[in-house]
Amino acid sequence: MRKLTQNELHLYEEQGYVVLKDFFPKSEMNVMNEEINLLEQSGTLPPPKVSDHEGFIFELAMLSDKTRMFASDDRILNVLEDIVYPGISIYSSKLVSKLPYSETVCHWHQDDAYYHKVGESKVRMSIWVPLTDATLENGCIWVVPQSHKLGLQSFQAKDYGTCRLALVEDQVDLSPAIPLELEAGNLVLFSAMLWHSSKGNQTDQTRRAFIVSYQEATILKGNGRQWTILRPAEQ
Ligand SMILES: O=C(O)CCC(=O)C(=O)O
Repeated sequence: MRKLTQNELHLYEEQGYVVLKDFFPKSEMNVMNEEINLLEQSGTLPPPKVSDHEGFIFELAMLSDKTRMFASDDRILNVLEDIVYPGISIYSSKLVSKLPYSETVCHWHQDDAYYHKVGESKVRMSIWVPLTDATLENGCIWVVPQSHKLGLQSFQAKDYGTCRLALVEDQVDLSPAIPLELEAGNLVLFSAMLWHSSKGNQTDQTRRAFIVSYQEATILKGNGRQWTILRPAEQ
């Protein structure tokens, strides 16, 4: 089964993220989209609403067998093995939908601004999986390469948009920011310290991403009941 190459690992360490193209067959992304449609239709997923978490569905990996199996898929864990250790556990999982013509931005932030409360981790990170193609027009993710190296920065609570524990923008250099336009089935791995954001969706189609955050199995807590050890730390 595929592992990270030395080059991919180097990129992740240097840039704070790495894109693995064509990681999942598009047919699998279609199956996951169908599953989410079904969950929405059955009322298992709350209807998307305008709030500070517009388009977010939390605990996605707990909502069905298919979503649970996806978050613990060995293909993912095998590429994480050189990044997340000792052992691998789930910190949290969610669906982030950008609704058609939504102007909601996700502010520039670091995931660890939220996550660090459960314990300091040197390896905490997320996978960002576009279930639909993510483009500039529909609100793809933006990142600042190498920003993870600066550690946890000051943040301030915003009163609009999502990802409200936002970096203090006049204290950080966002000029190197780049968009990650990605096809469904690509996989992005990024550090919980990486500065990232997303803009609104100017199209008539929903943009969906399945996001799972992982950390070492030796931190015995994650985001509530989502915390699950997938690969124990070796004794
Ligand atoms: O998928 C997005 O638009 C960004 C979501 C995000 O960065 C987050 O939830 O931490």
